[in-house]
Amino acid sequence: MKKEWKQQHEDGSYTVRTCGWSPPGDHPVGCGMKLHVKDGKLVKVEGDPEHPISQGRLCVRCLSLPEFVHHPDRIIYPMKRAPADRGQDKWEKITWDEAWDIIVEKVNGFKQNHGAESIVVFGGTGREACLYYYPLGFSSLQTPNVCYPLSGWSCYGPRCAITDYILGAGYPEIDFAGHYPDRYDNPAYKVPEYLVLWGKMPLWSNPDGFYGHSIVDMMKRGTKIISIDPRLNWLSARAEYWMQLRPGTDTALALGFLNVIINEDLYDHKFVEDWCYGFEQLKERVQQYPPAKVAEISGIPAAKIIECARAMATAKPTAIQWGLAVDENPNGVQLGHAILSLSAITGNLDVPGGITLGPPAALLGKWRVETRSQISEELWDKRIGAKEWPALSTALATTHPDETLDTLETGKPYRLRMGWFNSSNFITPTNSAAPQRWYEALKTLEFNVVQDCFMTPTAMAFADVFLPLPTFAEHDGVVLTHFGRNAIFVGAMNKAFSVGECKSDIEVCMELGKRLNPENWPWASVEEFFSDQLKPELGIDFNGLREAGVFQPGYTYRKHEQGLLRYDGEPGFNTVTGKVELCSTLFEEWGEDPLPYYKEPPYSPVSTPELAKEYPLVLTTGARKVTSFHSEHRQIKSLRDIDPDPIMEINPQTAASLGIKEGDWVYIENQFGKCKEKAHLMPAIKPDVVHATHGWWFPEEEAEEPSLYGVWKSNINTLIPHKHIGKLGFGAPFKSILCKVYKAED
Ligand SMILES: Nc1nc2c(c(=O)[nH]1)N[C@H]1C(S)=C(S)[C@@H](COP(=O)(O)OP(=O)(O)OC[C@H]3O[C@@H](n4cnc5c(=O)[nH]c(N)nc54)[C@H](O)[C@@H]3O)O[C@H]1N2
Ligand SMILES: Nc1nc2c(c(=O)[nH]1)N[C@H]1C(S)=C(S)[C@@H](COP(=O)(O)OP(=O)(O)OC[C@H]3O[C@@H](n4cnc5c(=O)[nH]c(N)nc54)[C@H](O)[C@@H]3O)O[C@H]1N2
Ligand code: SF4
Ligand SMILES: [Mo]
Repeated sequence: MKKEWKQQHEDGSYTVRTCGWSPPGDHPVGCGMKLHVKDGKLVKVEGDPEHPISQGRLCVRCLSLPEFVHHPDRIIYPMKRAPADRGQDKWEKITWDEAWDIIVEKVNGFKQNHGAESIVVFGGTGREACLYYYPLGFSSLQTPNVCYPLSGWSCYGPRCAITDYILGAGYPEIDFAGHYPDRYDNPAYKVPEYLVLWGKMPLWSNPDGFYGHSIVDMMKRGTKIISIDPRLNWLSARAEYWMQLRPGTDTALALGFLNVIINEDLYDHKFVEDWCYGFEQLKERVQQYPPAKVAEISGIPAAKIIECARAMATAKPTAIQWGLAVDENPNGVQLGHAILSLSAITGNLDVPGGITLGPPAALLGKWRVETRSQISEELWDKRIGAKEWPALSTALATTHPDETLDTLETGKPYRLRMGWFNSSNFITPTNSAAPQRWYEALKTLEFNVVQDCFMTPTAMAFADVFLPLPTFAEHDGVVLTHFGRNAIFVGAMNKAFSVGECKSDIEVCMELGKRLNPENWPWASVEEFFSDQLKPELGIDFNGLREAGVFQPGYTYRKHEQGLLRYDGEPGFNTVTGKVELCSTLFEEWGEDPLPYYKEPPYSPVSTPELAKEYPLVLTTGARKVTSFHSEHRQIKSLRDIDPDPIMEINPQTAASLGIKEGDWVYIENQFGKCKEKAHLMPAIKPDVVHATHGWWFPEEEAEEPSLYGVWKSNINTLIPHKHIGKLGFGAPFKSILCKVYKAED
């Protein structure tokens, strides 16, 4: 890449090269772009063709960034509101000093009178904030209670935890040659013969460590697609095999694939003998899942299951990319276990064009891990739900989300009194199931701080102090794929200009930390802090990273053979047995079946046939749209023009039987709640399945209570219950529940 990260032009304007993250929302893909700034304003965003991963391509959310940055509704100064005025638009602009004084006094008061555990930090998904909201809790506020409030922690965390326990490695990402500056042309690289997209649609979602367009690159080089998805999407339409299963039956399908591969002797004997534990037990278990039975459960013909399993096993390599459908399923731990077993026994782990694995320690993770020890053992022991859910609390340094809701409601084991909403707008249909329950429960908090870019329903309902956030174009930072757990590259995020008085997550952590616990925050500036993180592992400081633009650490395949996956340097995997655990010692210890098994979704035509008479349709939710990131972007006109309304997809045959036409507003309803969306007739969804979008609120509607920007109108999560989670505490039925649909006459 070019050396100058900032280019001055003769007319006074300038261009800054940067790698994007958030806000506005994005997972750490770090796409390269050039920000054109004139008279202090962002006038244009352009893809950077020299960025090795995104190679000049950007999606509409980044292209529309100038609209976001300079939106008239953005909040760019700190504000406060009297607790009695919560829910009302009665804000008062304050200075940062005043904001810090209020917060510090409150925090110290809660700590003294009720213990630091009475404070809870709520954080959301995959944004830059994810690097900092844990330290905000542990290091600055010194509470053990950092909460990701999605029932069953149903995003990414389950996949990471399953990987920790089964493989003992960092996040398994498909090999898309991201490690190499010359990408697909690198001689060490091999293009996958098959790419399996399991409940994942990266062209829209670009999640965590993977830029979706790489799939198109690989397809151009010969990769064939297997799409496991109940809905037709761009990729399933171009797939060699589109496995259109009933939502939530994935684990049965995975076990069916294993049955065929093992019984037809299509597995990699050497890898199994050398590196797998529990093969015989797995072999016995999969006998319960012959293709005919799996066909009955999933709705996919047995012959197709057999053919697809053969293709997957005989192709070299086959890379499986697992998505959100693994996490948003109470049977998802077993699904993840089965998917990793498929990759392992077919010899596709840590090979060129297969599945890449991260080393045991996360890149740039040292400080993040150390902040956990900045609170006492005694406090750490008070983490909500940690003892009850060891499988979750061992891998993830948070509270258990479902227990946290119970704690708010009951005051047991102790009362939570202060909330810090860091990157979670969670009464919108995003980061919570049963949002009305959360809404009522959150009213018990005595003092709340919200950090965000715009006023949101959550902030309008609960904030006492509002702290304004800069977009990624307005602050310095680093972006690293999979948060360092399998870092394909580290990119520099460069501040290009400022708007108002916004402060980034790390600035807030640091400034508050210096006031509350200065010993934990020895750095003089954010730049010094980053340099301190980067130097030991990358050998360059923050300026060095700016100049490099992107740092690619390189990659070693078959790390298990070389002792690179274990802390002790011995060959093997970083698990209890040192092998890939096809039969899991830890799951057994925690009271779970050590082998994968299929369990019907909690509400389905099979598990609750009586209920299915009233609610005959299977509902899956939340497939991503490129025009929004969860609840974000609803006020960005050019994006809203593309997707103006919440959409429910329904088969035309079913729609006709219900008197529903394209564009009709409909109610989606079940025993838990009701939501209004607009019908879109989609022939490629089965007649007994519907899909509804999530994350909708209406910034154009009344801000104050009870409307809260119309947050209760199209709130699909009112149909999803709490605590219908898996035995280890993971997974909830966001992608498979029952409902009925009828035309909205109002
Ligand atoms: N533009 C945009 N990008 C995003 C986000 C966003 O809101 N907007 N959110 C980010 C976040 S937090 C995440 S977790 C990722 C998620 O990104 P992905 O992992 O790609 O997940 P989804 O888009 O939810 O769903 C992917 C596919 O799963 C299918 N699906 C639905 N139910 C089932 C099922 O039961 N089984 C199977 N096999 N498939 C099913 C859907 O039809 C859809 O095509 O995206 C991230 N990226
Ligand atoms: N029905 C249904 N519900 C779902 C899903 C589904 O598939 N179906 N998907 C679920 C998944 S996978 C997830 S991860 C959750 C997501 O849920 P959340 O991550 O809680 O997403 P949001 O509700 O959009 O809230 C995030 C807030 O953080 C702000 N923000 C953006 N960037 C930053 C940043 O860098 N720093 C800080 N401090 N704040 C920032 C945004 O402006 C926004 O208001 O939703 C879940 N909800
Ligand atoms: S994936 Fe899209 S929104 Fe995210 S950084 Fe890249 S271009 Fe921007
Ligand atoms: Mo997510």
